[in-house]
Amino acid sequence: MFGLRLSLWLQPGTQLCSVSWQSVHKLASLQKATLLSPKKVQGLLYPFSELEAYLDRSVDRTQFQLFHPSLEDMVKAEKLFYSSPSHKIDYYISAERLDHVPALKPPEVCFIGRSNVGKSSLIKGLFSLTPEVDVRVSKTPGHTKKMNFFRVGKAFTVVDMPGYGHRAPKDFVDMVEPYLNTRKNLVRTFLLVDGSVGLQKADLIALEMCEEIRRPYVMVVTKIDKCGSGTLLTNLLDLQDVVKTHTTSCFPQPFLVSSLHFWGIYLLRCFITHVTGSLRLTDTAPS
Ligand SMILES: Nc1nc2c(ncn2[C@@H]2O[C@H](COP(=O)(O)OP(=O)(O)OP(=O)(O)O)[C@@H](O)[C@H]2O)c(=O)[nH]1
Ligand SMILES: [Mg+2]
Repeated sequence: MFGLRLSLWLQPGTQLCSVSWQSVHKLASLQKATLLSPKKVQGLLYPFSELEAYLDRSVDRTQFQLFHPSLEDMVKAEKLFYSSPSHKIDYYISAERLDHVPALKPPEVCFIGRSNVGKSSLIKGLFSLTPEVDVRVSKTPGHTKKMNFFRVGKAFTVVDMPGYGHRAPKDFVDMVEPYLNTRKNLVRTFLLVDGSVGLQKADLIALEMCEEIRRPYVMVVTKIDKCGSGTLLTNLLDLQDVVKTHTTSCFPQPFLVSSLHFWGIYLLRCFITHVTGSLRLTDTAPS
């Protein structure tokens, strides 16, 4: 079903530009991903659906699926992640201090979280349709030492942040907090937590900081491939409980991702285009 519906949206010529498919991951695009079996496609597009079967009937599913765009909307969103001469996606600048970063007009989204939680990997996954954009990933915690800005045409900017937990709190106090507090065009912060280990003390501190700053932020649960469904569900429900009872600026729905397997990447692309106002969704969606 997905393949058929998608083919209607991906008529020849609808792709914004040509890319070198040799260097593009086989699951980077919906066109390729939807060639898999319907069950696998469902899990790739809406990772929460994989967990639903394990949830007790009494648990309200609504909060986990508030943002649930159609496949058509995801296809539209994906087009913004292809680079073209009129819509160039590129690395722009790195900075250790906010006053070293020029003011930029397009809306900005940034990714924060503990060192090693998977921020750079997630951004690499989002930009996987433009593999020439160099997003550095490493096994060594504390790899990203500066704020790295990536421009997506004139539509929006994505900012990869250094992690906390390593060299922190210095990096955070010097760089990230001032950025979160004062950056005018920042429309959404994505706070990443490792789904395979659950909320850590440092995550709760970051969450508290986001609450104090009072700007809209979203929880992203990373590395969901690294543990079993039981552990993931326990960690997710624990997180959901904290979001429900301790936050006012956090979007109620956590986004589940695996940058390794591309689970949830397409949904997150769609959410980013939605919150930056780059795309008007067919279905009304909360943000
Ligand atoms: N299994 C699995 N590993 C992942 C995933 N995402 C990231 N990793 C691994 O986690 C490690 C850290 O990834 P990074 O993306 O560099 O983490 P980061 O949050 O940017 O780290 P800092 O720059 O140090 O703050 C790397 O070895 C990645 O391959 C995932 O979804 N699944
Ligand atoms: Mg990094």
